Amino acid sequence: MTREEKINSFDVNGVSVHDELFGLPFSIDESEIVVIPVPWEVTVSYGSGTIDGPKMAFDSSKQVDIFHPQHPAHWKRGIALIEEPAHIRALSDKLRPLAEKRIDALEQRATPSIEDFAAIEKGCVLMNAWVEKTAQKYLEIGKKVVLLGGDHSTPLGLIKAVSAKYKNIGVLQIDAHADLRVAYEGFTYSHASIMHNVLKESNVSKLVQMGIRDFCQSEYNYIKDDDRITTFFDRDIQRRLMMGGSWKSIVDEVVDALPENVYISFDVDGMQPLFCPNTGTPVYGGYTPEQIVFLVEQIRNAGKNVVSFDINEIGPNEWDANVASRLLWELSVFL
Ligand SMILES: [Mn+2]
Repeated sequence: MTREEKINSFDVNGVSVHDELFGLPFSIDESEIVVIPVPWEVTVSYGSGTIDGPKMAFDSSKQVDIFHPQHPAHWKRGIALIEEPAHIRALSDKLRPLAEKRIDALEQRATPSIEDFAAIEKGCVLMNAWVEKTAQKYLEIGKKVVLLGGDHSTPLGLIKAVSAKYKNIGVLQIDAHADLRVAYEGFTYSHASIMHNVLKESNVSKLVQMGIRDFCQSEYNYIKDDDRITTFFDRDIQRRLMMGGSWKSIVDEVVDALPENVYISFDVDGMQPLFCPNTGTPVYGGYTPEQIVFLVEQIRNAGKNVVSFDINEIGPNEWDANVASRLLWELSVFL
C-alpha cells in the first residue's frame, strides 16, 4: 500500500489495529517524525526503572486519541518509533550493578574499583555515540528526530547532532534539577551532568532552564558565572503565581530568553510529581502537562522553531507512561 492509500484507508475513529506508535499505519520511512528509544539507566542515583520508560510509553501511546482539534491533520505527518536497541539495554543492565557498587563504596568511604569505573565510562561513551549516529542518520534524510529516555544522560548525542545541523540553537531544559554537576559521583556522563556536558560538547549557544528546585551550591554558582545560562527557578515562578502573576507572563520571559532554534530537553520531573510519581528523583513543586504544552505553543507562536525534543526519566508505571505518551503526541505537533 502506498502512503496515500494508507492515509485514505486509515480509520481515525477506530481502535488501533497497528502495532506502531499511536497505532498509526506508517513505517519509519513514511513518517516525518522519528522517535529514538534509549533504554538506559546506568548512573541513576535514587529510584530506578526508567530503562523501561520508552517501552511503556510506546505501549501507552496506542490508547491516545490522535484527534487534535487545532491540528486535525497532524497524524498524517506520521510519527514512528524505531526498534529498541537491544545492545544498549544489555549494556545498561551490565553496567548498572557496577555503578551501584561504586556508589555504595563511595558512601562507605571505601575505594571503588578502577576497572568497573573504566567500563562504565566506556559504556556511556558508546551509548552517546550510538544516539548521535542514529540521530544523524535520520536528520540527514530530513526527518525530525525525538528521543525517549531512559535517564537524563541519554539525549547528549541527539543534542550534539541537532546542534551541528542548526545554527543559533538554544536548549530549553524543563527539569526539577539543574543537571550541572561536573562528573557526579565521578561519572563523566551522569544524568546529573547532562547540561554541563551539553555546554561543553555541543554547539548549543544558550541554555534556558525552567522549574529548577533541587540544586547544590556549585550548580548555583555555575548558573551565575556562565553567561550562556538563564534559569527560571521554580521558587520564583511559584511566588509570582501566588502573588497573582500569570503563567502567560512567565512563559513570555522564557520564550524571550530563547534564540531562534529551540531544542527542548524535558525531564518529566519538571512537572508536579502527580504527573510522574515513579520518576527517578521526584521533587514537589513544578507544573502541569497543560502548562508545558502552552509553553511550547508560545515558542511556536513567537515565530521560533522547535527543532527537536526529548522526554526523559519516564517512570516504569502505566500512569507515568500515559502522561509521557500524551505529551509526546501534543508536543510533536509543534515540530
Ligand atoms: Mn534532569
